[in-house]
Amino acid sequence: MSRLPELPGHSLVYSGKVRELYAPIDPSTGVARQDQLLLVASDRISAYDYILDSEIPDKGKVLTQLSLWWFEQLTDIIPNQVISAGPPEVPDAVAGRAVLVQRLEMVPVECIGRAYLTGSGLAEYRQSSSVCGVPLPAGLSDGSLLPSPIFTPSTKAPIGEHDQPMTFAEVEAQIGMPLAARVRDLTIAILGRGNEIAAARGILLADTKVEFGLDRSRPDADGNPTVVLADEVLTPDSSRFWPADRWQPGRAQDSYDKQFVRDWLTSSVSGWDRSSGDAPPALPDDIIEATRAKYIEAFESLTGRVFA
Ligand code: PZK
Repeated sequence: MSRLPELPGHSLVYSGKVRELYAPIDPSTGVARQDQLLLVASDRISAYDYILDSEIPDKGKVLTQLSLWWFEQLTDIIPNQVISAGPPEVPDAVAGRAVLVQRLEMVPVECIGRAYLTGSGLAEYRQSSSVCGVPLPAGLSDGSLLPSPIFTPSTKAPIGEHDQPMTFAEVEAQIGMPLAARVRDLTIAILGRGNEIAAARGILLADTKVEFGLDRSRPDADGNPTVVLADEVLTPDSSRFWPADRWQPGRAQDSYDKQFVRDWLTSSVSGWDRSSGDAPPALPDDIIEATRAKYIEAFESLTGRVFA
């Protein structure tokens, strides 16, 4: 049970499954700013499409700090939304787990890059030998390394509805050609850079969802708005992290961060029946602590920094 943080000087814009968006209130006018957002990450965790009753202490901080580190690793590929990650723009109440960002015009497409085949991409491949219109060779299985990373966009469905896969032609029809090619190439470049860095640290990034926004006040040389990297990037909540030393195509891969949670929930000791439709039970303290340690391990392995 987690309630939303009281944030004096801010107005709640949106509450998601594990994060909230606030607008800072301009102290001189008392009106919510239209040009900035405060992104606040909570310690909530999801598993099997449920938000669990248990929180993972420090998860919001670890993922926020990891995302900030990735933004820095990607600045030669794309500018990012970050204005400030510290005081006074970020209130003490949410220190470490919030970022003040530039409010952007969001590109209305889920930009997904896949380096390995699993999940909905695998299901589509089994039906059609292709994913989002991209043909793939025969003989791939769950967890296979793809011949090269692919762009598999999907619709941004309203909350509660399922995202639908889109072809590149459908993306082009929705957002226009120069932008469609730009977000495709950026998605692949971000995943590629991510895997270059992560592979050296024993982590595979199977796939990732990235969000882009447009800054129309910053047209490029061709008059196109600047495309800016938004939301969170290359975190375990936006990407599948797999432990490289356990990768074995042909079966479901272990999850870097959530494996203890899944194993416990589906074991007989949890008393939970996934097919019952009942919400899952609260996690035992040792599972919470082991999961917290995995998030910190991912942060420390990738960044080479100590999580403080
Ligand atoms: C934006 N989200 C997803 C993130 C949530 C929901 N820079 C931006 N400008 C405009 N809109 C967004 C962003 C960003 N980032 C992000 N939805 C809209 C989201 C965090 C918490 F509840």
